[in-house]
Amino acid sequence: MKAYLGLGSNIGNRFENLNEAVRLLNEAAEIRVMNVSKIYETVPVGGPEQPDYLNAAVEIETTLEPATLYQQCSTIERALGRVRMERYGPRIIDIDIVLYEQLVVKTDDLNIPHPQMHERAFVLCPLADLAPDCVHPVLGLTVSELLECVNQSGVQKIDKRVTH
Ligand code: X6L
Ligand code: MG
Ligand code: MG
Repeated sequence: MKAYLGLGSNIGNRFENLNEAVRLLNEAAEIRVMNVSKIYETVPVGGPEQPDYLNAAVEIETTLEPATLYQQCSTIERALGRVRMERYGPRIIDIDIVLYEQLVVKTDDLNIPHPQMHERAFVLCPLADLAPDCVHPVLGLTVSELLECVNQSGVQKIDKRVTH
């Protein structure tokens, strides 16, 4: 199955954290990283005052179902040293399932599509590198159509890609 993951880091060596996350994702037997976006430096949205983020997105092929993929993402977050602090606070690495095929999942700990993806340029910009024509399964709009509707002023493309 095809899925898109959003990555974010705003603590430590942010480039290294993104690269390491993609390496560990690809090392999992049930996940293959197919494509990586450019990296974007982004102004933090929500939460306390905190450093700017680097955000990126990856396309994966996986045999894991969404709940298991979510567990695997959490495991990799912990392996990279993420500790849960305040809500929306700074983090070494964040790995979110943004889209999983055209599936809609709504449980206590997992929401797909990512609930606010359609209003966040830091999710949509990197996603548009990989899947501009991918349709949001609830809103029925493509990623590039969603991107046209959001303010992109806090998002700056960096001439670098995550390595994998
Ligand atoms: C009102 C209240 C409006 C809260 C928005 C938005 C809260 C986004 C949390 C909000 C609100 C979030 C990243 C980030 C976070 C990231 C950048 C979140 C969760 N993650 N900002 N803020 N990149 N640039 O990856 O997304 S915290
Ligand atoms: Mg997030
Ligand atoms: Mg998250």
